[in-house]
Amino acid sequence: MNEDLRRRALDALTRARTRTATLTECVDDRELTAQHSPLMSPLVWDLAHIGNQEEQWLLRTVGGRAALRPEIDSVYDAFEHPRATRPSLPLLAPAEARGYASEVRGRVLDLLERTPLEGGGPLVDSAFAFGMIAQHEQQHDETMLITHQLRDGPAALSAPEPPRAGPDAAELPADVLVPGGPFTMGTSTEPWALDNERPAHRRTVPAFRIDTTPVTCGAYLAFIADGGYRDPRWWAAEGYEQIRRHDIGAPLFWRREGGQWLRRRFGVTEPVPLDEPVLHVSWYEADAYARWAGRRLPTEAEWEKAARHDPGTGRSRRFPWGDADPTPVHANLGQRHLRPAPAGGYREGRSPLGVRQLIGDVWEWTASDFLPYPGFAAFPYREYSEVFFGSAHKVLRGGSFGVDPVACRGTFRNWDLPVRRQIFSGFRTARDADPLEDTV
Ligand code: AVJ
Ligand code: FE
Repeated sequence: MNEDLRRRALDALTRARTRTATLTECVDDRELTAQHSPLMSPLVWDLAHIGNQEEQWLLRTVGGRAALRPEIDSVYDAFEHPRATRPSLPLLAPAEARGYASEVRGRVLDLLERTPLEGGGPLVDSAFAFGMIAQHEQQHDETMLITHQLRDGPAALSAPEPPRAGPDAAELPADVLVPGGPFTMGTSTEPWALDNERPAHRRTVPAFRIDTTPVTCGAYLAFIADGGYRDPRWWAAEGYEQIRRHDIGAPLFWRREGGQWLRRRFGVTEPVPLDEPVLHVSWYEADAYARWAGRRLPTEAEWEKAARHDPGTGRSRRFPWGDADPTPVHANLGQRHLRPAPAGGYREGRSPLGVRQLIGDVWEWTASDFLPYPGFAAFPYREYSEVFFGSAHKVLRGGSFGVDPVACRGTFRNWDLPVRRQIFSGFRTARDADPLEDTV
């Protein structure tokens, strides 16, 4: 069991570093140190921040070592310096940042071999801190992938196309009934679950219907064509104010040329693909679309019930398809592809009730604010989750094509401001079930 976890930790750390290398070796030093958007850090900041977090948690806290370079801690403290100001910091140059991260990693691999993974407290038991650091690096890898999407110039990354949807995609029902009643939300047993996913607790969710797939670009275009962006009836007041102020009339990276909608994706301009889940919409845009469609966003509890509840056994699964870790047949994860897969694919990844693509493809906005579960305890640091709880941030679920499986599961919670649209965000809609529908 422990040797298995040790190998999992080693695999997760190694996979993260391979991806970090892909994202930081495909552009030159000038591009690594440039700020491609005020919303993002220079890539070289993420690189050294990854190494610095790893040093602080694994080498210093777990290993009890002294700081390798105490003077840089403050430069890479995300709370001391907002992203927009990071280019003016005394950052390590690309070669130094790489050298620092790899020196830390070499020592961490020694530490991992020598650390007992039980009876040592919650930080080291089940290799938790090693798993946490692998997740942290993968989260910054997704952040760097967003920076790549925002950067100008020709493509620096490439990947094969995702699988087409099978012939059954055309026959899927538009939505699925999820019966009312209690289910188990969150987890107390997943070894690398982060503090905000804990503890497991019962929630009662009345019957509702949820879309079988995420909302597609084609469906979203109907909202645009119907004047959806110019009709305040569909919008939360602050959302309508944002689209007016910034003259927003389509998802980020879209533009209309001649009669055609085009989008820019990792340096390539292409027609908007009608059958693909819509990407780069804010919570306000998702919320407005849902209202226009006569529906609403699912709550976070509804999303998790659709993704995890097995009506046959009454228990909650780790993933929609069961308890097994994701493989390429289950979900579009891990930056194997540089886009969502067409709606209706990944049949093997469907939930017991037949809901598709809950995991992977696009992060899905939910109606819910980011709040602690009953019994929440910050661990191991308040700045991961606790300081973000409240009504300012909305929860996203399910992970995107740019999320590694180590940082994605049925209980995983992401959050962001409702105005954000540079993230790999999409959504699906829901509605209350009709009163007589839930009588099975
Ligand atoms: C959970 C994705 C919102 O990127 O701000 C990275 C993850 N926390 N370093 C973020 C995180 C600290 C976090 N999100
Ligand atoms: Fe971080």
